[in-house]
Amino acid sequence: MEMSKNCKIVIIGCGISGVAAAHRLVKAGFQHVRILEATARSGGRIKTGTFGDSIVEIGANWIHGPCKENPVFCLAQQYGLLGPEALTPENQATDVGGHPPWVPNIFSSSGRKLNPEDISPALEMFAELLNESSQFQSQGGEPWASVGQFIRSEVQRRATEKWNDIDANTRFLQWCVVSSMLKVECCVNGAHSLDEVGLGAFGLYKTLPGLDCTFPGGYEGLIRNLVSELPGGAVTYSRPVRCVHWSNSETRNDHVSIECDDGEKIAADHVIVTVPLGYLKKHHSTLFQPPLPLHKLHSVQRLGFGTNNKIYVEFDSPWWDADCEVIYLVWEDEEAIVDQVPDVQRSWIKKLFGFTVLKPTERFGHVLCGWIAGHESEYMETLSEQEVAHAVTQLVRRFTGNPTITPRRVLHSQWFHDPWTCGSYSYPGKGCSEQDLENMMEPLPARGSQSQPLQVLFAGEATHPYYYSTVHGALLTGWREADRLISHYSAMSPCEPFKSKL
Ligand code: 6YU
Repeated sequence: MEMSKNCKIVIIGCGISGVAAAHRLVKAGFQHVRILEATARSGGRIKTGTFGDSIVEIGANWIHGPCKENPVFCLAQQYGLLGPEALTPENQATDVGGHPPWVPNIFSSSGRKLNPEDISPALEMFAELLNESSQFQSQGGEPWASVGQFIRSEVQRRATEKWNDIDANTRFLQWCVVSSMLKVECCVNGAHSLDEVGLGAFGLYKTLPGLDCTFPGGYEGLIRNLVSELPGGAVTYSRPVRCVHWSNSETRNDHVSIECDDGEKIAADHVIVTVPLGYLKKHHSTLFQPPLPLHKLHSVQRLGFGTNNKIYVEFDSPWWDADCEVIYLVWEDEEAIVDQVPDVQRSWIKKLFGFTVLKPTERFGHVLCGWIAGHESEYMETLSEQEVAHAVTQLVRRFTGNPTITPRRVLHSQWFHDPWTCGSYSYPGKGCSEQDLENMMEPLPARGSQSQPLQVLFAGEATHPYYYSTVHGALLTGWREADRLISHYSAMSPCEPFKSKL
């Protein structure tokens, strides 16, 4: 183990997975660990900003499943970053299967506030179908290619049995509610449409117990604490990597060279790549020389990476109930069960499923967070803050029936046009299986090669087999790849270090 301390390890990307990998390696005694980050900041998709006087999250929002098995929760607790409620045993024990039981307010496009009972048949059927969608993974078969096709066809089939005695207007409302719920799930999955989410692999995702909680001082506090424990100068900012030169059996030079955008070439024994899947999809052909092996490339292509954006909106006074935690918008003019908007430029706002309410009011005032996924969300990113504010104002006025409501301020995220992210997070696309996530995390050169092993390692949320799309998943992949190197050096004779300056 002693000699390994001279090995040179470069980590590409200073999001939570890159920081976690560096932290683990440094703690294990590796002395030459360096992170190259394209932007001027740490955190990647963990990004805290301000909105008026409030601290808001532009990227990751919650600790999903805050309990003792969740490493993000444990670190946040250790660093003193959580509020008292999140730390209660009751909070950690409540298991909601990934769908928090928020108190809803429901508004319809005809300007009516609906009673939850009016739409409970649709909500119950949708919850049942979502649960069934997760079962196909263990059953080893998929009657439909996508979650969207399965849900739509089953709603049609079951409605004729179950909703026959409901009057025509209420029955029509249930169809519209299903469309709204599909739009919610587009945001949860970060997908344009559930027609793009693979049915067989949907159940791969695992949840942890605990009621989702937030960081009162901002999610970036987690990153700040971890980075502060790295040696000074471990992170180089504004240093995008253009190409990773590695060697397979045809190109035998047994070391890795990392070429930066400014032309600098850095030699290393190992590189851990943590760039987002969206970036990888777009740039894989230039990012690796030689290119990725075909099986790995196919998995990069099969896995999905979509957009989910937020629109923060502040009001002078609330138009929702005091106990309301989520607002659902139901369009009563949908012609079929749909989660896509036909005319994106004209009607992109129809994709916004509604808002979550920022709590506590004493801290945030009257602030909502709107959620919008898909190509409609990507189009929204091209609009100015005034154009987005105008669309949201018209929307709220229509759904509340109050023509005077005017937001005080609006702020929206732009994850698709972020050149280093190219979207929000990953989901299993059509035709995906467990094997694709296995392929994603497989180091290069692939097993069986004659070349130096573990030249290129892969971390990041899209490489976790069942916590993909989350911060805890990303963090665990950083630790996983650090551990891979640690056990490599504890098991074998030390590597011959390269004479590079790190
Ligand atoms: C979570 C949550 N959350 C909302 C929104 C977003 C995400 N997530 P990073 O991208 O962080 O780091 C890579 C770095 O690499 C980055 O700094 C780049 O600049 C750099 N880089 C790129 N190219 C480079 C180059 N060439 N050279 C050098 N550097 C380069 N997760 O736990 N709770 O509430 C949310 C949410 C709007 C955008 C989220 C949430 C996802 C996390 O943010 C994300 O996974 C991690 O931060 C990624 O870290 P990383 O290190 O991998 O990459 C049933 C079922 C369905 C399954 N889905 C369940 C839903 C769960 C997801 N929910 C998300 C919801 C929200 C609201």
